[in-house]
Amino acid sequence: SKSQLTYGARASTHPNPLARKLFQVAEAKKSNVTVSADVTSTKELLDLADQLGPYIAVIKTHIDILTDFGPQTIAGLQALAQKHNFLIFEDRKFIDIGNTVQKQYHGGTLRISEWAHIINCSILPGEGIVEALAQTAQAMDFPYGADRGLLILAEMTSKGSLATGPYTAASVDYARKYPSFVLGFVSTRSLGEVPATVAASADEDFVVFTTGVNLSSTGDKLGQQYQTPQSAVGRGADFIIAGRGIYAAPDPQEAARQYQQQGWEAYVARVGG
Ligand code: 5BU
Repeated sequence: SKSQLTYGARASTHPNPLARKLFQVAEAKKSNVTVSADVTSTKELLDLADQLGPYIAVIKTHIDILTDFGPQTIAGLQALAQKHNFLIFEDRKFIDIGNTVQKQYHGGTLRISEWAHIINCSILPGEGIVEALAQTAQAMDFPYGADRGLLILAEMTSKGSLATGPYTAASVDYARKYPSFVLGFVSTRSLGEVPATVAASADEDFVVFTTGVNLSSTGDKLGQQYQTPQSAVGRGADFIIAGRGIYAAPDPQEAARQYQQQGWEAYVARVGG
């Protein structure tokens, strides 16, 4: 697997332009942290993005939990993404027939395709969902089409998750079938060992985002299950996603710095630095 290589090396060889960008940002900022900014107002979201911007590679949003979403939300996020050099991941988890997800991704109230570099989907509906989202991204005008990518939700961190076994294997198959749009996975580990049907290509280099990362807790009362940055990166996470561990900390900026440092040290150890 390519996870033993540095972000810099993967940035220079990866066939997907958005994956290259992700690795470049990580390398430039020495951060593999994605903050899950699960706050419910535009002001809180933008304040958090501005405060934490220097320490993160990606901001993950749940744009539909905002009580006051509007054009100012998007303009603000985009300006901060520029200012601090981070990418935007909307954790919308598309899960429907192709015709519906295309409308949810492009247009509508949320206009996700216009501002989210990264989106994700469940493959419960079958391969068609990946094809439909890829089609929408490809049909977008430059400069958007060039830097849009999908993460397949191959596993989940909640207790009793059904995203296992054949479901996870099919996630790998679909990722291999749509390499120009699928960046990789949201999963708890690298999926190189999963017995998929479609064979890997020589240059395969999936990007692994791992949610459920927390330094001070092992879970919540609703079934969330946590691992540490060390554990996640050791199991193959290229980007660690932390929500409450950062934004609900007494000092979110200090927490972000701490996750950045620990995530980076774990990465350096993995690549043999
Ligand atoms: P937390 O506060 O670090 O527990 O937030 C985790 C975030 O990651 C939250 O936005 C979830 O919706 C998201 N998440 C997750 O926790 N587990 C998963 O398997 C997936 C997403 Br996919």
